Amino acid sequence: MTRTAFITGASSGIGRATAVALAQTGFQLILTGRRQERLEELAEQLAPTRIHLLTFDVRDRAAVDAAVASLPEEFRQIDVLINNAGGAHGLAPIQDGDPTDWDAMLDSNVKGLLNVSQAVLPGMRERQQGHIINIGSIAGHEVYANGNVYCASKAAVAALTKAMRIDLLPLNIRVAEVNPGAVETEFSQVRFKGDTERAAKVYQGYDPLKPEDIAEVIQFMVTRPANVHIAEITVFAGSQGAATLINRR
Ligand code: NDP
Ligand code: 8X3
Repeated sequence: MTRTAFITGASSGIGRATAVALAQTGFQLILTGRRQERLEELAEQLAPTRIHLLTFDVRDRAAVDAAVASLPEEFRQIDVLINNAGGAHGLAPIQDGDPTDWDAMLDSNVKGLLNVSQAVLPGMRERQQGHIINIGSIAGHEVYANGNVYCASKAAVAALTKAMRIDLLPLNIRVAEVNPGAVETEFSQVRFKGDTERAAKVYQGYDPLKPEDIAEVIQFMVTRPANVHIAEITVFAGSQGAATLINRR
């Protein structure tokens, strides 16, 4: 039977690459994000994979609930949820931090993940079957200078993943965390608010991870048999040893 994966943040980067990888694996997909045109373009590219698009902001709980409630019958049985939407906003010492950035990170990376999970869980609970992959970060497992609130948001993802794994165990729902290191996506453009030059510097002098590298790991995790649960995985770039420790040429 065709399995269904629900991917948040599929309009770019890791989420987009994961959509491509899971389409190649034979999943049908629910792809979500705020940029509808990007999602439409991806759906066209992935034809003939069966795809349903949902456009919402993960921070808007009512919009998330309405979007999930609007799913047509053939997309209602969600087997895999990839909680990927999110990102960093700003890179400043805490004393200079912008509370608007703090809100954006905590509301998307933490509460957004909760909003989407809560909307999707009733179906998994009913069927006593499901697999949730939360995209955390190496930043959730170590703290670096000026990373403060982003690191805290991803530390919350790490804690929530463990908590969900425990609470959902009796329901036969597996919950895992993928912690990428430096992946070249729109992440740094968002963090630096469209400063493409500064964003490009983050990936200079070494070979960063590509979003497809993370997608391949996710693909492997969600295709393991029922007796295998990869609970947590950290993926660095080849020349990376810690969040900010990178061997640049
Ligand atoms: P991108 O900026 O390329 O992609 C982010 C995706 O999240 C986009 O599809 C965006 O879609 C979506 N998104 C962001 N905020 C919201 C929101 N409020 N509501 C709905 N969708 C949202 O970055 P990445 O692919 O790199 O990031 C994906 C995840 O990976 C994030 O959680 C990030 O923190 C994490 N990560 C990234 C790393 C990296 O080095 N790149 C390393 C470790 C973790 P749209 O704008 O259309 O809404
Ligand atoms: C993104 C990786 O190290 O820039 O989560 O925070 S890092």
